[in-house]
Amino acid sequence: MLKQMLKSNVVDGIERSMGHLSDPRVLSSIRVQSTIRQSLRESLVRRGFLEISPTMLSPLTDPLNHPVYDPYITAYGEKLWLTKSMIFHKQIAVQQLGKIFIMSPNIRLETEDKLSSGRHLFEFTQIDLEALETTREEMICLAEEIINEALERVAAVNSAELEFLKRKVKPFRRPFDAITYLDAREKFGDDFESKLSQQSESPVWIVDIPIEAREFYDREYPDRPGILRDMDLIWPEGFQEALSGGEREFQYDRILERIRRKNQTEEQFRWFTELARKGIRMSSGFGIGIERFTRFVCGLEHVMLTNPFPKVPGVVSL
Ligand code: ASN
Repeated sequence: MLKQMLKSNVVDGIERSMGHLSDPRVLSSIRVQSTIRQSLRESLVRRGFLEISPTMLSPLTDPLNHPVYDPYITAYGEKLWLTKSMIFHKQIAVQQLGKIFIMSPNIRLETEDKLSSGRHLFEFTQIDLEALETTREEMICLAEEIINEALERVAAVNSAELEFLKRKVKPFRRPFDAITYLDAREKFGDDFESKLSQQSESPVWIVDIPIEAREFYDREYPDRPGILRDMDLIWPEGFQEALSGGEREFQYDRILERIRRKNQTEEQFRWFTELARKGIRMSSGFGIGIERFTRFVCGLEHVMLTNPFPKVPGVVSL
């Protein structure tokens, strides 16, 4: 139904775009999002993070842990992938720069059934950050601080928009609650992320994610095989994933072992593994989806309402 509405010719498409851009919910959420972007940036800069340029084309990108179509362009006889996340670029750049972040546009051609999830755009932005010699616990603390600062800023700056959207926003009590992945699954079943989100009034951390549920680059506990030193944050009220991140594997032999366990090849990640072979230092990081953050703050049914030119899976639009 939503798809029927969105699939149309160019003229209809343009009209749809103009309609979208005059929807007061869209205009309000864009204003809120501008505040969120500014606040997150300032929070990170104040803590010594450097903003670096996004990379959009590269021979190396995130393999992700779920299937998406994998687009590339051919340049100078080589394949360059459209960025799915800057995970490896972060891990490489941070070796020289210490603490970095990127307002990173990502392309993930999710399958068409994600059209009506309310949470997926195939082009979106994450504020993606990484810091050297930092633990997951320090990253959790940083995330809570910068999220609360952004919520406080929105409450102060966007009262008109919040009133229109009938949303109340304030910082959450810290530390946020946390539950391990396995405990969450045992308590709520396979659909635990959605259930946990629906029944919560504050954000909840899901920590210690099993190895098969994540990409090879998140670090395994040295003394707990099969469990990773990583985390996801879940927005309350059913809005689901807010961010994901963790500590990274940095030892060459561990990285190769993890690639092998995923049935992937070193060749696929050569641009990264060559560097790891020479030696890199441990780092941690995470990425916060900007549109999903905005959707939660504004209480919107679909993340498309947070973007002036939204790309929903399966639909071509301006
Ligand atoms: N940004 C995520 C991280 O830092 C990676 C991703 O987007 N897949 O772990």
